[in-house]
Amino acid sequence: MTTVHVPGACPHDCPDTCAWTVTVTDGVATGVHGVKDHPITSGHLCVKMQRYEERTYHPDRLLRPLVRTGPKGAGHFREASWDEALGAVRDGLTRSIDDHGPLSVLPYSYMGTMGELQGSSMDRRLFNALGTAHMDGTICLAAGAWAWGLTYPAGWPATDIESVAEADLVVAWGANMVSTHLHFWPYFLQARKRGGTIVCIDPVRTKTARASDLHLAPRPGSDGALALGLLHVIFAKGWEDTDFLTERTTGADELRARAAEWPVERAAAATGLPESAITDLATRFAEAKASFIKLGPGAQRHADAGQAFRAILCLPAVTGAWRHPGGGAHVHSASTFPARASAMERPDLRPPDAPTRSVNQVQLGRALAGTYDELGPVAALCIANTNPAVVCPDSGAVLSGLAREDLFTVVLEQFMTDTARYADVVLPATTQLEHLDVVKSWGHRYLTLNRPAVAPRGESRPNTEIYRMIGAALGLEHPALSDSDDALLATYLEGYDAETVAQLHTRGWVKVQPAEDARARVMLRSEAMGRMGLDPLPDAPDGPAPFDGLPPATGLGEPLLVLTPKSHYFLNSTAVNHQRLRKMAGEPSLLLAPVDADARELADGQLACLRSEHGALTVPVHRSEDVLPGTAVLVSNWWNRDFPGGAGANALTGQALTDVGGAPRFQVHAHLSPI
Ligand SMILES: Nc1nc2c(c(=O)[nH]1)N[C@H]1C(S)=C(S)[C@@H](COP(=O)(O)OP(=O)(O)OC[C@H]3O[C@@H](n4cnc5c(=O)[nH]c(N)nc54)[C@H](O)[C@@H]3O)O[C@H]1N2
Ligand SMILES: Nc1nc2c(c(=O)[nH]1)N[C@H]1C(S)=C(S)[C@@H](COP(=O)(O)OP(=O)(O)OC[C@H]3O[C@@H](n4cnc5c(=O)[nH]c(N)nc54)[C@H](O)[C@@H]3O)O[C@H]1N2
Ligand SMILES: [Mo]
Repeated sequence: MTTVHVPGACPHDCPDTCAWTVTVTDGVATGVHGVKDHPITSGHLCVKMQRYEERTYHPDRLLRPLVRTGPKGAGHFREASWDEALGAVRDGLTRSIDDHGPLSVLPYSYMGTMGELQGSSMDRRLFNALGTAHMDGTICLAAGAWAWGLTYPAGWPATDIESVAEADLVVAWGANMVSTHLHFWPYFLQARKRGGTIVCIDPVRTKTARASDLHLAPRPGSDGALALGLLHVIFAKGWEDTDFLTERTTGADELRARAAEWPVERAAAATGLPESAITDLATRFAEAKASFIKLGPGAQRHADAGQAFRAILCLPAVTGAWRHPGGGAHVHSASTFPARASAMERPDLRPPDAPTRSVNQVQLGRALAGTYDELGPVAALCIANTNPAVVCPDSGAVLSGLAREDLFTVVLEQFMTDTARYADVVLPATTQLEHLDVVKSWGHRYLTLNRPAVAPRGESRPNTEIYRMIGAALGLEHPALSDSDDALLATYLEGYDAETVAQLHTRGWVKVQPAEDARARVMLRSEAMGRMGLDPLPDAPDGPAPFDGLPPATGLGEPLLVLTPKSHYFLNSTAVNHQRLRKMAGEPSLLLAPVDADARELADGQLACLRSEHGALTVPVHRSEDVLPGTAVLVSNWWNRDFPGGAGANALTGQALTDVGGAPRFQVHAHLSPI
């Protein structure tokens, strides 16, 4: 018996990007453990991934290529050889290109794996060489990331999460840290231990809210008004850091004038919070030296998300929190790492003068229906690393698009997801234990190596290998399309200095320092916003969005604002098929304030119908004091097939976009009625 320990990285779309060690006995992975001396992972993995080997050895793993034998979406397939499956992909893509041009082919890939190799390398090279359309990845934190970039210039990195222990006021603003940023929470606790205060700003009393010292529950979508109210108090009391504003910002006087328009009464009316809560929080921000704000992707699910984030992001500049270790704000840390896209994805492989087409990921429904742009419906779809049938807004539109008989769809997957069921060809992909990769983080500053621990199961192949095979089947001969995974890794690491690369190889992980520019200035007024036709100063709506477009009420009471936050037990729609986690998670259900349940005469556990302007679903309701009256919480991302009627959360959501970043508005109004 031989046992070895192989260094790896959790590949999933989570800010924590853990370093793990895989125990392998006689070629079989028997356990996955968080690396003890990795500062962030600190020896423990989350409940979702602590038995990652269950995913690799899951009985439902796809182990052979499949070709469709029944109607689209029915899930009827037969096994095929790789040769046959690749031939079908070659024919499907060639037909689409011959009949409608290369821009009719849409590669559709997101962060199912965040690895530099398996996430975005050989796939982009292949599609660049073919001159296909390009998917614009907006589904997660694009609004917040844009708001950051419109406020903080290049050279101004987000606060290092490891320094947050030194902060004296730590704020989880629309971030459910205990569930979604688990490995950052200890820094919040350390800050508290040193005398700091933890504040949670969330319309829902989440695990994080319960564990915080102070919980404010503003109306969803009203964070901009709250931040402007806070700024009002700070400026009115003269608590701003004048030196910092003069030296490190532009537009301070204009922001002061804007904040003057937001007296506490106005902010209270817009947020539904008591005036005293706003004044109290403003005082805490002013009294703290190093206040730190973690802004979660979950708070940007509405029309005005960009402006709301800009307003929040002005706070640490106005109070001068950035001066102090641990102070500042954090949306994401992706800019820590050197940009390697051109070397990895090779846009230079595109045919010279080839036209381009960019398709917003969250408007897949329109792209499939032919209403996205002037270029007609997408004719061939190549999906990897994502499950749009579940996670993409307006799933009714997505599913009717995927059901089109004239659409060719190939899906690279580990499991028969709701999306893979609609494929013409399904190609079996490896899991993180079976392939090489290197993973950066969007939360902290470490780069982590993932060596393959075991051989691929069955006939599964790494995404990179599958794209090399598709390229060869299409007769493409450019040498960049046959680079091995080792070569791709070497190319990625050319962006780092020799010492960093050596540390990565010997220890499995390494900290990267972002570039900093001491002359950079915070843009309290954003000229770029102005050029986009938007208000260059942060602003906010005075009240909840109107119920435009909702069908007439079918039940009792006013429409509810439905939120779809993350599950503690699943990673987006990944791991929803793991029995261990399903048992802990229970079943899809709608959490409702008791007053709203009573108004609709709904008993606990009763099935109800939720209907928005876009679609409807059936779900049992549960009364909960954790939810504000007028809102309802549908924890995501259960698969569509897990709901009683087969329609999941995104049956309710639409394809409208946020003010900046082209991101989805998952917050949606819906009528709720008993069945
Ligand atoms: N366990 C687990 N962890 C995850 C994930 C997962 O699926 N499961 N997904 C990963 C991914 S991809 C992401 S993007 C992150 C997301 O990380 P988070 O942003 O922390 O996750 P969410 O649950 O989407 O949203 C956080 C909170 O925002 C609140 N919220 C909703 N609307 C508003 C609003 O208008 N204002 C305010 N202030 N709060 C609001 C919700 O009630 C929710 O509690 O988590 C990552 N980590
Ligand atoms: N209603 C609502 N919808 C949401 C959200 C919400 O808050 N509300 N959140 C949104 C957010 S923040 C995000 S980030 C998206 C996430 O949505 P997605 O990016 O689609 O993430 P997952 O649902 O985890 O699906 C990832 C898929 O990739 C597959 N996969 C993993 N590794 C590999 C690999 O190496 N190769 C291949 N070929 N496949 C692999 C997994 O099996 C899984 O099926 O969902 C969004 N959808
Ligand atoms: Mo996300």
